[in-house]
Amino acid sequence: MNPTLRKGKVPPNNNNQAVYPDRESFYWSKITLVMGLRGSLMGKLNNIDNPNNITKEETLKLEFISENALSIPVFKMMDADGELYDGACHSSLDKDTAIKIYETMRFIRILDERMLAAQRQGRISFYMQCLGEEAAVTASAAALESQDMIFAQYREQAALAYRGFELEQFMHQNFSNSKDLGKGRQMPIHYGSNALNYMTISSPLGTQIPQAAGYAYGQKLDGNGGCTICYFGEGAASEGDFHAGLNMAAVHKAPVIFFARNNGYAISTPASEQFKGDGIACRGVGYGMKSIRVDGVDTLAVYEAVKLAREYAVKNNEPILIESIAYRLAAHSSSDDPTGYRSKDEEENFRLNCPVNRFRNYLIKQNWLDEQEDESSKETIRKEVLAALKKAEVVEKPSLEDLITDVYEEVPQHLRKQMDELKAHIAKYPEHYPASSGAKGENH
Ligand SMILES: Cc1ncc(C[n+]2csc(CCOP(=O)(O)OP(=O)(O)O)c2C)c(N)n1
Ligand SMILES: [Mg+2]
Repeated sequence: MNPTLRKGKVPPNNNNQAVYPDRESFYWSKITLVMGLRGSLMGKLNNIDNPNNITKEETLKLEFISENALSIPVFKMMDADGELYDGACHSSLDKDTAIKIYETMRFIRILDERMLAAQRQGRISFYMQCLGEEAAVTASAAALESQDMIFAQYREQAALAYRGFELEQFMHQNFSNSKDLGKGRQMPIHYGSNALNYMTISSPLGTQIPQAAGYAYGQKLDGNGGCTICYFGEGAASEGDFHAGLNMAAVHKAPVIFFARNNGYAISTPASEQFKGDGIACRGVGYGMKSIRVDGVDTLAVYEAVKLAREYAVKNNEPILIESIAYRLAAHSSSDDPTGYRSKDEEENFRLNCPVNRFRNYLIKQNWLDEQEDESSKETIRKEVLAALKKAEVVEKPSLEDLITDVYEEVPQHLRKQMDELKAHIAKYPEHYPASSGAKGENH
């Protein structure tokens, strides 16, 4: 290489040191190679005719696209009597899966009812019900494979139950006792299970959305045919994380199903005060992904939509956005009182649109469910739930030391200091703490 050809490109030799032509040639050959490779790669990645990455239609008309241009319809299959609409899609739901979905919904209704009562009695500190959204959550989970990862918000206990989380585990978590998988470190309903591919719930809204995108990207790299489902409410879709997560998944082609539960409220804020656009589904189109809106009280419709979404996501390594429409029938949580922001009439109206009854009607019509057996099963489940509750509430609390373990290999000084202060405080006021907290000299 002739050094004179590189004039003007060579970095100035500030130290006035001799520049050895040979070494210089070596560096320049490397730089040229890297630049050349980069250039040919860029040529492949970028469409050099379309650097803005847009569809290139042109028009002479001066007009804005209407904000309702998409007007996304709600996909449904069966009516409130469990009857398929004329012209409805074929249902691929087999009897065993259908019964398992129904049993899960029935169980969650009873569990929710019982645990809310337990909170009212002061036995647990907090609870959140899934009431009204059982079909959306259960049927979507049923359409997945067990290897698929679930990132949930907090109202998706039915998905975890469908995966096989035991009644006892639900109880141990809600009572934050020593048998809880999370060792009592989380508030009630913040479940998690490694074995069942269910990421532990975290309270800050929307954080699971970019996490799910990243997890699904990892699944794509692993190439084992798995995907991720990410549940969130329409309220969480107002978080920046929603936009970051969807864009990241679309650009990096991650097999993730974003499942937006549009239940009409973010605590007391109605959807009409949350966003002006046409719900959540239209936003998926904005991020360049396939999107669908589905009737969230229609078990069959949710199942088919998620099944197809899964197939598509895994086959093409693409994210999908599903918006499910199902009213949040219960209060936001045990700390909420909806009478302050919505009428009884409104609630009653939606109560008639019960997803569990609708699916029950369907099963009875198929001769897959016996009404009497169903009623007696409910009684049995109530008894089992109550018995498990009574057992879990007397299990000792986790060891105090568990508070600062499992994160660092060795407990750092600042945590040790806080633990010592906590122990001193408990020793001073033992009457306010359970024996297992170390108050009575025990620390197991
Ligand atoms: C970052 C953040 N902001 C606010 C809250 C308080 N908060 C908890 S739940 C909730 C409403 C969420 O509504 P939505 O996402 O629609 O879910 P839904 O409760 O309706 O299932 C709010 C505002 C929070 N947990 N995290
Ligand atoms: Mg909501």
